[in-house]
Amino acid sequence: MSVELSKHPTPQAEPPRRYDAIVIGAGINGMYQLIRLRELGLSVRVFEAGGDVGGTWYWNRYPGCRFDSESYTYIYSFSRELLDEWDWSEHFSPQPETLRYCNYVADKFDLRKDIQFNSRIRSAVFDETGDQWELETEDGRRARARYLVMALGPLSAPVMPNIAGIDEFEGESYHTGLWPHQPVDFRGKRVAVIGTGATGVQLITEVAKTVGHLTVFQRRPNWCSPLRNRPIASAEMRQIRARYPEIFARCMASEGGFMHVADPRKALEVSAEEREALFEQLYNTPGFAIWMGNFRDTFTDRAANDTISEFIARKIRERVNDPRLAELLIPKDHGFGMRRVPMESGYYEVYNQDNVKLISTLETPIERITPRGIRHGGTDHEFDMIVYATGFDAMLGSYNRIDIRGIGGQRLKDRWAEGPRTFLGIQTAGFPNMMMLIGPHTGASFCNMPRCGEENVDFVADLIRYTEAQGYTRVQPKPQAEAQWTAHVYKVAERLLISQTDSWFTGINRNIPGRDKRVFLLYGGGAPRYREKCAQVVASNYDELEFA
Ligand code: NA7
Repeated sequence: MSVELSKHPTPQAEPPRRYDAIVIGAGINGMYQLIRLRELGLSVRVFEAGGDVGGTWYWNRYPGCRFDSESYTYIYSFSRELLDEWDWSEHFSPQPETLRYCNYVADKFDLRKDIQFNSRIRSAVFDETGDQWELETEDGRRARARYLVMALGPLSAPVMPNIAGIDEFEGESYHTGLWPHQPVDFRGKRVAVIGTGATGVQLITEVAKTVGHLTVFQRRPNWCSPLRNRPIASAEMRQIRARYPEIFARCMASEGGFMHVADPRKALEVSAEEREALFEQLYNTPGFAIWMGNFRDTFTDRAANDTISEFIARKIRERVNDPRLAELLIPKDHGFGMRRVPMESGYYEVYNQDNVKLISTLETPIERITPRGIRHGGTDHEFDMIVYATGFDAMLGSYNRIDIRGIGGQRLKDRWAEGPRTFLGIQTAGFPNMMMLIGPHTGASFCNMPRCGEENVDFVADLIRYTEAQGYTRVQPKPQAEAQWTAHVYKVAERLLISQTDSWFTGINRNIPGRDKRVFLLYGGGAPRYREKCAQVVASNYDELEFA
């Protein structure tokens, strides 16, 4: 038998393709970065692990997945034409609609011609002789570029729980962040869900509508608050469209890039009646109002925080029929809003259904996954399906799974072993020309993603333009500037109660070895302060950066 030789060289033998800039990730930020870099006249290649655009909205297809941001704030603002063309059908858009929006943008700006899909980057190595990054995909294709923009997404590396026997289960099993593209049917099935974060809460509420029997394995409960979603009629959408400038201005003025601005009063300087009135009003307001629009000391003063926690606990007790279950659903280890608040649409009422069972794994962890189900507290529970809503290796996982090496072959993973060190969360010393979007410590990390993400992208585009215009081939932070920014991030975090709580905000993930020390991953100083700092950096001609 003769073997026909390939007419094409193997990918490994191909010389690297050359571009001016490479972007990793074709989610919301990667797509906009491509548009901005194209405008600079650069040749750009985007590498995307998924089969199409959308990032988070491409991968997270689990039932119930939707925005917790008002749809009309989670939209690109850079093109008035685009704003005029797009209608949202709900105040908090469901995932399929958001993915359609991403596709619409990709079509409108003809983005796909510069995006290489199904291409996960394995390594990115800085070549000091040519001031170029060389990247290699998992299938061995190589590409080189002067600039490397990481649009990896803060929550894009799904994590399975470290429970023995996961591979032994013989039924269906899914991680919410890697949800299949074909519909999953829950009807008549015995389904287990592990995890009750923002994702688990959305999924559980939806699955409970059709499931045969649902068992929720909850480790630590979270404080959830009503989303109060509703459809947007076309007349209302026309009004929203006319108000876009005002909506964006309002988001810009808020700490978190949302439409909700903190109440200027302190919780304990008003009467109990006034407090109750505000809480009630916020509880009935759609979206993150209760998280972002609460008394201004809610997240800095424990006594103030106790007042809202007590209010939400009362709501949970009112909504859950069985008092024993209600107590299990009320967090005891942290106050309201110190971890990401899951937004819910009937979540607590799910536990009033006869076919739903809540098992707390706080005192007694899950023993193991068995071929037929889950062993807990010496009992074997049988299931047809297990859903893992166990979250992500937040902020760091998407970086750590790429072998990133900077000057002198230093690995980013090693440099950040004790926690990220960055300048503005956009660059890190020793890794020239590498820019991060919504990286750890950016203002965008604790913000309505597209609102602050767009600003991140614009900053990066302007920095690249400046570097090119000055004829430089290298840009990285001065060590002192990086040290100062990193210290500032920690100093700001110190006054926030969220920094005293285990969550992905503080880098805790006990499913990953070595990730049990709190390392603040976000920037808690607020979007306006971050924006001001970025503007100062630009105005100083990037004085805190080192060009060569
Ligand atoms: P989260 O918020 O990290 O939640 C993960 C959930 O999974 C949480 O309830 C965890 O309990 C639970 N978990 C994780 N590992 C285990 C093990 N080993 N055993 C039992 N339970 C476990 O992820 P989400 O996907 O919900 O949300 C991530 C972000 O996406 C969210 O904040 C939004 O910004 C969008 P724990 O609390 O650790 O006790």
